[in-house]
Formats: sequence, C-alpha cells, structure tokens
Amino acid sequence: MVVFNLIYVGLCAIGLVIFAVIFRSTRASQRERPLDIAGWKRRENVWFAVVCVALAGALAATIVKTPWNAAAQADRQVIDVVAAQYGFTFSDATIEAGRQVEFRLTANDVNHAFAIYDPDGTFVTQAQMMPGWPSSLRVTLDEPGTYAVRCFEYCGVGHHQMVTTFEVVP
Ligand SMILES: [Cu+2]
Repeated sequence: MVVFNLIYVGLCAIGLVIFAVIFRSTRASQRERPLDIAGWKRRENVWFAVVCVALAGALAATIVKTPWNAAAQADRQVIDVVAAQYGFTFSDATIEAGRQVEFRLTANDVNHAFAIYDPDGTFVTQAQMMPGWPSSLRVTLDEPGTYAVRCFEYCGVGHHQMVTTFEVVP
C-alpha cells in the first residue's frame, strides 16, 4: 500500500507541475512575442494528418481480428439468458464442448452485458443485454470446464457482484 501511496503522491506532483506550466504559459504577461498563427495552423494540419494515418493504421491492423458473431450452425445449442440487477438467469447452464452455442440475450431492467471468461480466466467474447431489444451471441467453446460470466456494462451499485458461471462438458 505504501508503494501505491507514493505513486499517487508522485502523480499528483506531476499533475501540479503540468498545471503550473499551463497556467504560466496562458497568462497575458507571458506573451512577449507576437503569436505565430500561420505556424500553429501548419502544425495543426500536420498533427491532423498524423492522427488520421495512425487511426487508419490501427483500423487496418485490427479489423480482420474483430470477433463478429459466427454464422449460425444447424446443430447449435440454444440457451436463453436474462439479466436483471444483479445476476443472470440461464435456461440451461450446461454446454457441450466443441458444439456451437447460441446465447439469446435480453435484460429485464437496464442495460447489462454478457462477457464470457474461459476456465483460465481469459476473456473470450461479450455482447450487450438490452431490455426490449434481444441480441444473440454465437460461440464455440472447445475447452471443457467452468466458465465465468461477468456483466460488462455498469448497471448500478451491485454491478461488480454480477458474476456467474456455467459448465462446458465434453
Ligand atoms: Cu453491470
């Protein structure tokens, strides 16, 4: 805890220094030189181009790995899941490994989210759970074991307790 306190105090000190630098730089008495407006416009255009290229690069690098919902398979297992503050109700909490499962998701009160974690605690996939707007999440879970489901959408004071599990069996 002492380490965290020191980090916190250090970050506060850095924040105060940044604040002081900005405060000093924006006082009228600091503006002795005339403002180089054309120069700032040029730099702004360069910065805009840098941001556009960086965003386009990030999009190109990640879009192929975006986990779109898998196409429905004929032999899939269908499970209805309803979310309500602060828990999930499954029509069936046992799932066959290696066979596609379609979670049909909805909520009774406010928006929630359905996030699946594998038995090692690694995030697998997630979808929104919305009142009056059913959604579906299709996924194939190959590894048997106990999977955790957590709410991924802040839904009230008990949000952090909104965790449950289901079993994937061979
Ligand atoms: Cu929540």
